[in-house]
Amino acid sequence: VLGLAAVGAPGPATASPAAGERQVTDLVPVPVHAVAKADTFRLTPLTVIRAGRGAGDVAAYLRGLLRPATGFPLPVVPASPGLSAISLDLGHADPRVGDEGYQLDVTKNDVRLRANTAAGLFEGVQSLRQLLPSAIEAKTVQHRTWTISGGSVLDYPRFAHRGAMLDVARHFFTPAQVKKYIDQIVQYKVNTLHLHLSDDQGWRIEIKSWPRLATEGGKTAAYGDPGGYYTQEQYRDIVAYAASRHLTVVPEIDMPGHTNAAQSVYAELNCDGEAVPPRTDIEVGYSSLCINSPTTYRFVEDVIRELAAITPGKYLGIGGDEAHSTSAADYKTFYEKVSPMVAKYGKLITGWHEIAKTPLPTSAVPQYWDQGGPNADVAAAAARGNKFVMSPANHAYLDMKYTESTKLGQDWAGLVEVRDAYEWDPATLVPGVGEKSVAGVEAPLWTETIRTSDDIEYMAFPRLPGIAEIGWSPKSARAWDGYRQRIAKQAPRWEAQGIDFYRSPQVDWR
Ligand code: TNX
Repeated sequence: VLGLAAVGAPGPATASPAAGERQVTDLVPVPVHAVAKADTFRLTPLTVIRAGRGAGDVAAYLRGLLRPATGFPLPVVPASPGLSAISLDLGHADPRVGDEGYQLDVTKNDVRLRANTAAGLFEGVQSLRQLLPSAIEAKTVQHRTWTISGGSVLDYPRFAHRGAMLDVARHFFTPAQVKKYIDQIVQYKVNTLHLHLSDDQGWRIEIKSWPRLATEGGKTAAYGDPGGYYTQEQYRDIVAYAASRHLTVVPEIDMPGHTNAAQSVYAELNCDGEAVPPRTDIEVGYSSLCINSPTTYRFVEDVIRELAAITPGKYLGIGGDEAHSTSAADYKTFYEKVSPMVAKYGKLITGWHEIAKTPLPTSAVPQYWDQGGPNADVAAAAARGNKFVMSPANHAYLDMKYTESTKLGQDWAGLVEVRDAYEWDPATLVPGVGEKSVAGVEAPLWTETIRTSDDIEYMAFPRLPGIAEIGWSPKSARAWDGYRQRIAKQAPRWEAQGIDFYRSPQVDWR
């Protein structure tokens, strides 16, 4: 039942946003162009969401965001003459917004969101959402006024790839936990979720032709904690959920190292034909598939075929990191055989940047994880035309401790405070890898020490929004001083959403 009391008293025709509320210039990621206006749209029980052709799904998503806290009906309608409306239109946007950008205009009378694609509308909805009071994130009806700060935004991403990686191998996270993280990260226009599905400590995806990978190899996790795995059906459901939020899942099977879980359940994956004991410690670099055995390639091809069949996204991750127990010659031999399998099943290659040492098609997108500086193999691949996803460990690794006293995480790449995670640029890290060679950025969360959703949130917030901004916003539009003000204004939203974030002393949270 909608009491008119929820609307509150009508305010002045033009009002500047109440203290603490956000204007278009406060958005995270900061937009390409944003002009705030002293005009306020008021959401009421009579407001409708007008969805143009093709905008219905995003309109329904927006309605789902706004209804719990407002309690308003917010019907999605095809046309709305004379009504208070938020309208979502496809195809009438400035061409500069491209495939993922949007234009947003908020006036006293209406809210107009335009884009060329549903993905663009979705990103625009994330901006619109941030212009409402933080209480909009509450799960129950809040009796208060709902204003949207006025202004105009024209916005589009710097890079096509804005990713987060979740390591579900060291510790397992349920589909519900993965979906929760998806909802948290898409707020900051992250459009890719890389799932690290296998490692020494556990195998997390059902492979029907090698069933014990999941049923046995999935039982373990780091430090002897309980494991788990996704059935193919559960994985498809995660992928579909992600797609409904314009997020692409990139599955990764790590190889030829990080394979102890598989080698502990299938003896034939070992050169001596003997299964290795399962391991739950967090050492890296000790395992290797048997490079000269045909069984290895039958196994890898089966895995790639099954994974490709359940993955609508273009990319498959084929690992490649820290193969310290595979000789350089074997490493090259391995990828000469494995890389073509990805194309055979209709996918493109991604993997850790060490794969740049091997012959790769220029469509492959390696992920750089080192700490910047010269790297001849990476530069040579960039010169050949490969693009890179940039995840410098000393800036983008969400498993690095913030300070010495952070209880979770590791520190091999140093301490990564909020400012360290924010102040870097992906196009100036590695000589030879400039703007044109950067596909985007990704914030990996390795989970040796991460066990719960609270742990994920504490390490990701507030660093992940900063990395998302690096991927989205023009370099010229962002700087630490402005960012620390803007990120402070996100905190009440995280509180309303129940996100357990790190209150860095570098930010005045108020
Ligand atoms: C390095 S960097 C790894 C992972 C670990 C991580 C811990 C990279 C590609 N591999 O195996 O989980 O460090 O920070």
